[in-house]
Amino acid sequence: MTDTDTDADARVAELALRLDAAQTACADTPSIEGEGPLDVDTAYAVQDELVRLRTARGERIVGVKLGFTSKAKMAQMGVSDVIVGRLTDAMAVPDGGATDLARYIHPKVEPEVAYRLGADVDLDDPEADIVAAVDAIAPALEIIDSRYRDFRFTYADVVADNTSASGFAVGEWVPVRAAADLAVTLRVGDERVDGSTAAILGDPEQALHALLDMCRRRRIPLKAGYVVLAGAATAALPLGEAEARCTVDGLGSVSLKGVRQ
Ligand code: OOG
Ligand code: MG
Repeated sequence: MTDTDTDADARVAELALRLDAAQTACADTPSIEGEGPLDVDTAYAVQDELVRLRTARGERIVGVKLGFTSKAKMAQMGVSDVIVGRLTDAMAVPDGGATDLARYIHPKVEPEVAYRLGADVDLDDPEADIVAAVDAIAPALEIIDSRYRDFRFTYADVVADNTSASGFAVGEWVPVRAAADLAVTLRVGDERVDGSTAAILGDPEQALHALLDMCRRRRIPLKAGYVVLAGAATAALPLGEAEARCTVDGLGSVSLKGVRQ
């Protein structure tokens, strides 16, 4: 190993510790790229290390998520390419359940479609069929909570921060069905946003192909039982103590609410 490799590893470890501390202490941190450039490969290395810190504390990886699969989200956050992050069991909120707002810095919720993998997907098999590996579909809510100050970040920043992943709830799983243009509604208290699953790369199934491509490039395993969040169909809304509910026509609905204990 050269000194440059050692320096690069030390930077990755330091950035992961900084983001991990921001998450565990619920204290925001400035944009990394505000201080100097961060390339996307390094950003994914930071995400790997961040996830390793969580699994070292006993958390289990239970899925993966895509971000920025819709134009509404890209426009809301000012970025222009999909990103992939990891979900752990500590992020799961039961459908209809409550999540303690003290766990978050400035949480928002997004309406999503979730797929469940019924089989491992072999990243090294060029013929691998991720659509065939999916065995169920459900409406979902994602809670995003950027660890960055004011929710402001660059593309590499948000990749390093595990794509703002911090919570998710999945509605009832139903057998996989076409979900190309289903009406989607997100309600949070009195606020409401309407959209369509067509906003997710034209068809959420396309998100599965984008996911496989990203996971091959980034060597992120896709395992049987994983929940896959295909990405938000609309812009996100702030999460508070009111109920948040996502309804996807033909799939049903899922809800959660924030509580202050
Ligand atoms: C990044 C996560 C984006 C989605 O569904 O597009 C995302 C963020 O906006 O903080 O999860
Ligand atoms: Mg999302």
